[in-house]
Amino acid sequence: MKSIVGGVNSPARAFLSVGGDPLFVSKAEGVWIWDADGNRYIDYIGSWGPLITGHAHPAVIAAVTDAARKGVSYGASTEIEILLAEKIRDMIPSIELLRMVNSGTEATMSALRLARGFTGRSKLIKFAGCYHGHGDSFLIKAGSGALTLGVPDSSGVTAGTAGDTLVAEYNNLESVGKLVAAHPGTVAAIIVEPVAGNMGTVPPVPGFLEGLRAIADEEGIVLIFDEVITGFRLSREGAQGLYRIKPDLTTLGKIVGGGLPVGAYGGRADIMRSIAPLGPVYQAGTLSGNPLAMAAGLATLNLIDNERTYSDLEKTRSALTEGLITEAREAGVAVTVNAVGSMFTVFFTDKPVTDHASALKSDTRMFSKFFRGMLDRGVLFPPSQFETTFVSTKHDSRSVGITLEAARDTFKECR
Ligand code: KE4
Repeated sequence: MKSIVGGVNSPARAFLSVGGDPLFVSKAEGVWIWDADGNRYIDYIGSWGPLITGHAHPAVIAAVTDAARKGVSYGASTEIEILLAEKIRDMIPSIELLRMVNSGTEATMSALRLARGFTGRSKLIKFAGCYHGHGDSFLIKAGSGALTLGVPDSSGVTAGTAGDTLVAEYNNLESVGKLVAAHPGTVAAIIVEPVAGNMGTVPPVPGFLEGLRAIADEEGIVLIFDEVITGFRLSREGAQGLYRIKPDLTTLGKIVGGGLPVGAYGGRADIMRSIAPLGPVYQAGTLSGNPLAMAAGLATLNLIDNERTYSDLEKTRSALTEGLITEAREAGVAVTVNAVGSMFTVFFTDKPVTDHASALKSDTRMFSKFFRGMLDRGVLFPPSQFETTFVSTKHDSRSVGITLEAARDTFKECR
């Protein structure tokens, strides 16, 4: 706390909204994570999404160790970054050409600059409650830590920048149509989390993503799917594969780096060719394509790229969420659980949660009691009502059983 702001290198890790000091972790393996005091927890944060194969998977550790023995960075191209790029394209066919970066934020910032450079337009449409990293243009009605800490519109973002960001309502096509009509010919991009994870998990209602595709086609707007969370999480082809909607650009992060710092953006080749060194839109990065990070990402994608992975993840998550719903009902606690594949959120409300406004109706005090009670019983959920809980391939009936037992007692305390 004396050297690092708030003792955290990312505010999402602060326990401000649930009380107490942030957790300091000493090690992790599989579903288990140990804090610096030696306490052990079943982990459902999964490093906020990257660790779909659990902590310290032997194949990932071996790949990174082997890579490190050959040097940690060269500042030059390597075979491993081509192998990962080809693996990404094989899994997500809408990505014809891509660029590796070092975080989801870099991916979305670059995709937005590219859309603006390609179209010659300036406006961006985003959705209230969605979070696309901490790039200035996105910190307007943002989700995740910005929402949790009550700063969805960050200070330090200039009026000029904020003025180019238009905010629509998630799952509300009319709100998008109104913005497009009010700003004819000036919208460069629509960026959306195809399944929102940063106001808690909020799936798209039928027709929402199709409607965005139609508006983008009609108006010559670049449709960006921000799949930093959903990429490789919801299917081998991410959310775009699950919902069968093809975006113009996709941004990736988290799982694509297997826990090491990797982001990527890619899509239609005619758009991507505007990026330097081929085109006039500049974007660069000292450690982009870092060989250790590429090795972790490729090992992770190779581990999960089979149908069985996704059906097993769905089964495990469904057993968990069905159990949580049962335990809450028996304790007389009103919850709404939103879930898609291996991502879910327990909202403390008896109403449906379909957008930012309905998510905000959740009882965050009750969530904090739930979070604390589960932590005291050895189960670590994300420390915010407005985040997503993740199941990995290492979670099994034993870890689900322990979690539901902890939930039974915790929900009783929440009444
Ligand atoms: P990073 O810059 O944190 O790698 O990625 C930004 C980002 C972009 N798009 C989506 C959909 C995201 O969810 C994120 C980051 N997610 C948050 C958790 N919801 C990161 C956690 C944190 O900020 O510490």
